[in-house]
Amino acid sequence: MINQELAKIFDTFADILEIQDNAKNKFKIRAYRQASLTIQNLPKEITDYIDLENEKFKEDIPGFGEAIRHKSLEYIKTKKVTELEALKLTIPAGLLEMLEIKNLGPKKVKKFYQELNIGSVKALKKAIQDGEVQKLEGLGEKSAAKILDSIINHEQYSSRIPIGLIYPTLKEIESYMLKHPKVLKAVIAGSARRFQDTIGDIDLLVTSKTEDRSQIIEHFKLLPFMQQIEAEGETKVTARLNNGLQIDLRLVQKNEFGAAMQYFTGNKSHNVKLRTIAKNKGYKINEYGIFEIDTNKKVGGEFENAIYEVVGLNYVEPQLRQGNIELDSDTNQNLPTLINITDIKGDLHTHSTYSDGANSIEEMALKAKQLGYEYIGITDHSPNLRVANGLNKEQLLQKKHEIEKLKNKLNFNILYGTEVDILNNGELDYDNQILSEFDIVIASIHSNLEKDTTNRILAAMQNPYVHIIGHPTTRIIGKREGSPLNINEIFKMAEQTQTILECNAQPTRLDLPSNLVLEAKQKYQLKFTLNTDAHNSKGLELMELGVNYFKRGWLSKEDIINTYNSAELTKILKRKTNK
Ligand code: DGT
Ligand code: CA
Ligand code: CA
Ligand code: ZN
Repeated sequence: MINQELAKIFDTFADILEIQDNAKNKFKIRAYRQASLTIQNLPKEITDYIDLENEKFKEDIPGFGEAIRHKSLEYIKTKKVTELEALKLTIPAGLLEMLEIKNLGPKKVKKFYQELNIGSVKALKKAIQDGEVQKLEGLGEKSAAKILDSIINHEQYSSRIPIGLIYPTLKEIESYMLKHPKVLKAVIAGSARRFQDTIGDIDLLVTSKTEDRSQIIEHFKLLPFMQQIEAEGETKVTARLNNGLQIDLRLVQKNEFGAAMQYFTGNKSHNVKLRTIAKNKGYKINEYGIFEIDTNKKVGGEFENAIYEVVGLNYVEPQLRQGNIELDSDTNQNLPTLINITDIKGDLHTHSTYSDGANSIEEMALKAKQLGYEYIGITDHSPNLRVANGLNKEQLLQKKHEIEKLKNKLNFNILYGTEVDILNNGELDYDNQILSEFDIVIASIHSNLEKDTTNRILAAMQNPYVHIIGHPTTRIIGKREGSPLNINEIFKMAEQTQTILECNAQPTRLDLPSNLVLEAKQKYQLKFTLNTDAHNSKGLELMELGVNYFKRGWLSKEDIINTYNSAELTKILKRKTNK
């Protein structure tokens, strides 16, 4: 993480100097860009090169001059660089925001500013919509449309937060509220409870043991992440957290809590459908309960499941409340039993110190054991991914040997694996001889994310040694759309070659996206694997997020290969190659 942050610092230095357009800066700009590239390609965290106590580099980084070293140290120590803060003040703040837009570098930002006096993202958007930007020399309709797309994308994401990043905070908020002796229940509803990709705000419902609610409101106001209270009533408080997200607290009566959970979980179209079904059966549903229309008698409200059951429906888990088919009577009578965290018997995509992981194979295996698993796949990178220290032949031998020893020592099943790069031409980064040695092979795209991606994945799936396609779309929620893919071709080939598709639980990946998982499940006979892609032992705990998110793909235990025991798993993995 720190490497990426620091690389960005040096890029910002270069961007600002480029906008200033002073001939004297040329040399400096090149040095900053070079420093950024070097950091992005370091095999280790930059802090590993530094003696933090004495504030100096203990190991040289090639190309790092005195000035770069000094700024790096300052950033690592204080999380800012004084010189950059000063430099930022030399250009309008709006230009810095413009630099955040994809497809918009310093050259264009400078051009827009100098020729059209555009000094903010907002002004740029308007200028494109008014057709001004298109008229500039060297810019056409096409590139203007592209920039506009990126602006819209930026607006959407800058106000919403990926569920994977906010999930730990949400759990802390719930447990913080429950610490108060008068709080009976505290649940976050809304899009977060449905585990939507991104969430717009936090909808917190709380019910108390007594009528006196003021103490609970006071407790809420002291939430550790609180920035400011924006509005306060007797049963509702609106506030803003440090990360900019709005949080709405609603205090609800105990006998209305279930109805409120149902109402505020949404989504809106699910609720509209549910209310229509209820109405046809003579019931009215609102945030306080469910009532007989004729008599106005209340027939439920304390518990959420009753709202569904009274009108003859099966309870629908929050992740399925998408307003599509989940309330159609046939579908609702046959809802799948969704995957549960206790079904998971192992994690098949993890990294160790052999590549870019922070923990040894032994440490990873011990943590897996502690989570109650039967096995773990250690799938380090291949050499093409230089940033990640991919393994060469000798290292592979050593790794295989170490795994054999550890399996005995720990009495635990460790799969000797790799996450092999799918190269630009669709070939894999190891030859078949090497691939045939692994217990498990995941093939992933890590470079050239836009180029010929469908064909490269199709080719990888046809390799007899590839069991799994890792994070198939390569999207990063809030940062980049997935690769352009003909997803149906990929599903078809996966079915035909019995290749398993990964559901990757990295917080900003969550890849395959859940709507595609559902599509795959509905139309094809496919198997999936749900993995954390952990780069340290703590990372294995991300399985909980993964299970919660991928319920949205309607996945059951049977769909996911790492719910099977070791013997069954081995059979599944061998099926493709018949080896
Ligand atoms: P978000 O916050 O944009 O990520 O998405 P939600 O789904 O959390 O939306 P939000 O916070 O506006 O409202 C939470 C839930 O409350 C929503 O999913 C359904 C329910 N809700 C909100 N406004 C209305 C409404 O006007 N009518 C109905 N029936 N339900 C509503
Ligand atoms: Ca919400
Ligand atoms: Ca809300
Ligand atoms: Zn990967």
